[in-house]
Amino acid sequence: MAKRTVAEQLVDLLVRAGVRRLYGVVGDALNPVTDAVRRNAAIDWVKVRHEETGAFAAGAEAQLSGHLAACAGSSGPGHVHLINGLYDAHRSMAPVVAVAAHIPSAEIGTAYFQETHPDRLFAECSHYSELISTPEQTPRVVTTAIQHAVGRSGVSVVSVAGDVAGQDAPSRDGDVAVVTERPAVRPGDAEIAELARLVDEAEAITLFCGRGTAGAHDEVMEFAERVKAPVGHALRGKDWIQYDNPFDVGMSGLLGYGAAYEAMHEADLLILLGTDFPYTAFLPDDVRTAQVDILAEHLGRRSRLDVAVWGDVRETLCALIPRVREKTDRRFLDRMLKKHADALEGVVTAYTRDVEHHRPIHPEYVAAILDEEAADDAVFTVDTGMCNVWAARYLSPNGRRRMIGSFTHGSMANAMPQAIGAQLLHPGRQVISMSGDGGFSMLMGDLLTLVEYDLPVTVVLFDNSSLGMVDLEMMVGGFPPYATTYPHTDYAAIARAAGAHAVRVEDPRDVRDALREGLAHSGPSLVDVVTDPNALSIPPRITGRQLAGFATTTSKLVLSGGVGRMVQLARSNLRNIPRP
Ligand SMILES: Cc1ncc(C[n+]2csc(CCOP(=O)(O)OP(=O)(O)O)c2C)c(N)n1
Ligand SMILES: [Mg+2]
Repeated sequence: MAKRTVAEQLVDLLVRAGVRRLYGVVGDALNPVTDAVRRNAAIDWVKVRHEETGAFAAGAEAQLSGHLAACAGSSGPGHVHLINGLYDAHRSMAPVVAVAAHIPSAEIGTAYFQETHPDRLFAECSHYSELISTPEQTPRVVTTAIQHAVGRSGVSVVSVAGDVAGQDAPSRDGDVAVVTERPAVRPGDAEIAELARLVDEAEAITLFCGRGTAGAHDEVMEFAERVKAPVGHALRGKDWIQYDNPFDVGMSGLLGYGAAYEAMHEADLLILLGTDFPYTAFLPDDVRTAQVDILAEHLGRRSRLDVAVWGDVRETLCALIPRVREKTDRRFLDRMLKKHADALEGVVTAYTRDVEHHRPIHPEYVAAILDEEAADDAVFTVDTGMCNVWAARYLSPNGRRRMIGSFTHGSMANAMPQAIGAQLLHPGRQVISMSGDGGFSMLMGDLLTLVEYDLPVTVVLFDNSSLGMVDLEMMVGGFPPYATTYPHTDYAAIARAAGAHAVRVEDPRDVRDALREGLAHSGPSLVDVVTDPNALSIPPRITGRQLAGFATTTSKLVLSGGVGRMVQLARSNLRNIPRP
């Protein structure tokens, strides 16, 4: 093999592990790496305007595909800008390798211009963060970084000084095959036997599902049918579990709806499936609980735990289903399905009242219409803030749509950057960014990336001139809202000036046509919908203290919490209940 530089070897190894794009902003110490990308036909450099966008975009690719993605930052501030997006990728368990360029190797430790210590800086948001100090390290460090990112699902950071990156690499790659596919993990026999015993003893079982149920929809349904269990989900379980689910009792948590909370608290056995659901206040402490997770460290860290089962949800259920007796008593299940339908009927009216004429436009109305107009295989990226609520309640999953956000790290400004990664990964698919005006304006520079690459992303901007979610939090906490408003801004005019298709929508009657036009447009589009900042949403369970704070400040505001098409689903599930 002809002589290669360290940078070329690094890029070759990333390509061999399946990386097709390196997102970043060029810079001095990174030059050998960007030049290696330029000369390698198998990988493209994606020029973002802010490195954080690049990290979010790579994280989105990895979340959607399950495969390795990558981003890069130049020395000092260039890679410091990556950090928030990398936190998000890491906490979303997205396999991402970040390349952090470093100051000249002879200057390290002298407080040199732009000096940081990237191997230390990224320690907390990665499984692996190492500096290549000599060319001989390259194949092993890069391969180990890849194995960590893929094998442990998260971020690895490879730091390299510009001068080292330009030196000759060792002649061999190390001939190490890299992992690409996750293994299936079957729990131990004793754990399965113990879980089966608990299931057979129980009379009212509820399943609560998280992200770990991905790929296990059929098994969860089969198990729920066998033991007549209502099935609730956390936000990250929604994509995988809410569709084709005759046992659905909704979502629990701060954005929740329906009867998931009741089903979990009134059961005599709660089974947590692939969820690291963080809100202990929503989990019962007096109900026998079993938990199944592929990560042993998730087991029991948030709730009471009577049986810990270490394994994949799918493998566990496949082993468990034949070992448990089929239950015939549906009373608990039917009571919960009825509660769920009633809970949805109760809130749906709050949203439907005169909403076609409501100005400023009701955000829930926008979300409901977006759900109807979006393609059956659309990818939605969802900003942190109220968009999370609208997406959780109005988007209808179907097993083909995907919805990603910053659901664990909870960062603002994630949606549009993630849409860039999603659209580059899936050029033929409709990609929709549900953005808040606060989040969108935070990384707005990368609207120019959408335009430059002519990516047909539709940004649906919920433009309430407010940091709405925090406004709500302040009220719930008993604080008067402060520093939460922004001046009205015509984002459509900004987007048009940047070269995107854009409309500003102030009349609810224009919402549907504007969304259709945006979605049909062949390049980037922005639908700037002026929405009502006072459209509030409260979780189905808030504590007495929270409610007291809420009540003191909201007497004039309308509480709402619609649920869109879910109410029809709940009704049809009720119709399916066999008559005695
Ligand atoms: C980077 C970052 N900064 C601050 C916050 C705190 N925060 C959470 S939601 C939110 C408001 C989001 O406003 P916007 O994007 O306009 O959405 P809205 O809630 O108004 O729909 C803020 C400030 C955060 N989560 N992330
Ligand atoms: Mg806002």
